[in-house]
Amino acid sequence: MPDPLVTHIYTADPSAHVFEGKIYVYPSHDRETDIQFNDNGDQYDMADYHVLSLGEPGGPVTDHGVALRAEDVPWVSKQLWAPDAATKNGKYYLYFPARDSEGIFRIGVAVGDRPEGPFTPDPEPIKGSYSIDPASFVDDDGQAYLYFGGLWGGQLQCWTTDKFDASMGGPKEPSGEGVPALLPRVAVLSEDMRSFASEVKELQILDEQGELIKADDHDRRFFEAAWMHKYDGKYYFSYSTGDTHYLAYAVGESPLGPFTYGGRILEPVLGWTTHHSIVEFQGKWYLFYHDCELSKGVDHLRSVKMREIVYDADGKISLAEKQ
Ligand code: FUB
Repeated sequence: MPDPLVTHIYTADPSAHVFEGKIYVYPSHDRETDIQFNDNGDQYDMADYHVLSLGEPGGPVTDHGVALRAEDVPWVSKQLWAPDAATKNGKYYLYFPARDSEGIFRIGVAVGDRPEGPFTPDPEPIKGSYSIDPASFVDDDGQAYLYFGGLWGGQLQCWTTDKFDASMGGPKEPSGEGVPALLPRVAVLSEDMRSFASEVKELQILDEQGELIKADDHDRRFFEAAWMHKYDGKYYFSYSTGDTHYLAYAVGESPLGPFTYGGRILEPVLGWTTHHSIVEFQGKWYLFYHDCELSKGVDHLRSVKMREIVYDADGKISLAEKQ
């Protein structure tokens, strides 16, 4: 079993990128609270972000300290959940979900000059954003995208129209014979990376027959933890299946989909949530993920780990045998 990247704090939801020749990891910073556990995720009550970096896999990990605090973001009321980062135009952008003053999850952006921050937040969330788990992707042509969405406490099921439906809050989602699953979202990012330059679109995840994955197919339907990477000219959209605890992926020809389900990357880990990122570093590919081994199974006290992954000749992903 791999060791956590760091043990002096709990970390989760790792978004890894190679910036300036090093691996930078943007995790959630889990903390102990006395909030009652529930299926709405209230116990995930994080209040700041730290940025980690490492010069090589297996090498020492630096905790760069606090990069952004909830109290520094005017629109945030609570719950700094899974973040991501991107670079463009010589700046670094931290994307983060949090609840606003009405308890609705929105996505914010904060800007810095260095990969480790500090980051200065925009005073309002990104207009048109909602739900959780932003994942940025800058394509080879320089066009940037923001993927997002998460069910249950992440409120994606409250957004079947452009108005928030509070009656769908909590651990709810569609179900029933033939009913399609809720779809993750994507928006094109503006040139300055701080707003959406397109409508929010749904990303289709299809089965081998070309049909949308169904809501009752909990082993394959999207739940949360979107990630996008490109391998061998193809777009890999990966995600968590939530209550069945798999990390799964789907492959497409365009960053906007459609994507065809491709398989599982990781079986369930200790803990309820599973969340990840995939990054290439010096010719090898790595999966960053979390589990609850360090906290001995406390669901909201997680630790980030990494493992090498490999692709077969058909582009299918598996964990490398030797770690
Ligand atoms: O860390 C809080 C939430 O738990 C994340 O936003 C989800 O992806 C899940 O990991």
